[in-house]
Amino acid sequence: MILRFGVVGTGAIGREHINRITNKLSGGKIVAVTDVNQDSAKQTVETYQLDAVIYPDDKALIADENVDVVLVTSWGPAHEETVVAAVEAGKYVFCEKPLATTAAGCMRIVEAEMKQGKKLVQVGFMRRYDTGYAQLKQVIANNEIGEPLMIHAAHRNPTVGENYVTETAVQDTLIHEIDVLHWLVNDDYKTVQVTFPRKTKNAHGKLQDPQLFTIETIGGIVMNVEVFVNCKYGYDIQCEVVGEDGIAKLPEFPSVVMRKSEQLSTNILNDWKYRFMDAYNVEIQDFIDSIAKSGEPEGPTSWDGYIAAVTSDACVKAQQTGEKEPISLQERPAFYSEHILQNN
Ligand code: INS
Repeated sequence: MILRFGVVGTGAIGREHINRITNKLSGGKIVAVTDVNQDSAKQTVETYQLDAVIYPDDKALIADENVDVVLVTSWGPAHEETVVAAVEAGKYVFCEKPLATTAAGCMRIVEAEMKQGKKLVQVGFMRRYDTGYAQLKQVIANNEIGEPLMIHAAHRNPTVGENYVTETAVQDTLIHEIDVLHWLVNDDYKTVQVTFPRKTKNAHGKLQDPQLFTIETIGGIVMNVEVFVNCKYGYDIQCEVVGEDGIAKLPEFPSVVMRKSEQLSTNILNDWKYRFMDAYNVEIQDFIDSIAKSGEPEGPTSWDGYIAAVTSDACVKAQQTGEKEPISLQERPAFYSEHILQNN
């Protein structure tokens, strides 16, 4: 069975997914594309030599009966409308983060999906598919370090653009930890507080950098997450879980160890696209395979998209107030509970 994809948004990540589905993965095919910039859609079809219809907008693409899956890689604020329309049409959806820019928007997607009576949506939180995180989760699930008590994590980028402001650190960057950390320890968030250390000279006026997030879970785990997006030295993702009986750490990205000029060294990457390249491939292949196998995607759900949106709003509020802010999630519908079991 070949899953036929219609792509909404042919920007950078849209093209990368098109390339991997067309040239690297198996079981998927691009049959339709659209973009608000029609030239970009046309160029993409040419570049990747796709046998795909170019539609003027997402509505027309969703209505194409040859489209099984709508791949949403447009601008974040446009996601909700496309996802709801696709779900209402009974199509599968793979949506890049954010699922919607507000928690209310994510809830509308959740409700539309529950009305269809089966899971249709997967959110592009690719870190769960990174080998290192998967191994770390396994170690915790096997009780090898006892109950987790604390997490020390860091998310560092070498530099960011002028339009990256203080809230972007939550919405674009911390959002990855927001998704992966509760999944890692199988717990839910309770509160968040933000501390701003002395600001680096390398950050522009509208960006507080670095930032330190202290997140508490319902189960009492305290997570300390540093976001530092002008760290200069490279792209660096760290995660250390402190348990009752030991400590487990995310493996470093593999690099040749060099002995040269009186130095022992390994390389540090500079670009997030390389750091999670494999995770992106595994993520989309798993999406295709699980639909072929069980008729439903088995990765991060709309409910995970909702958790991310609520948590991200609380983090932004905490940036503004300096206080400890509650993270108040609605009760998880039974519809999404199977997901927890599958991921454990
Ligand atoms: C990017 C991407 C990266 C993250 C960056 C963010 O959009 O999500 O993984 O490290 O901070 O700007």
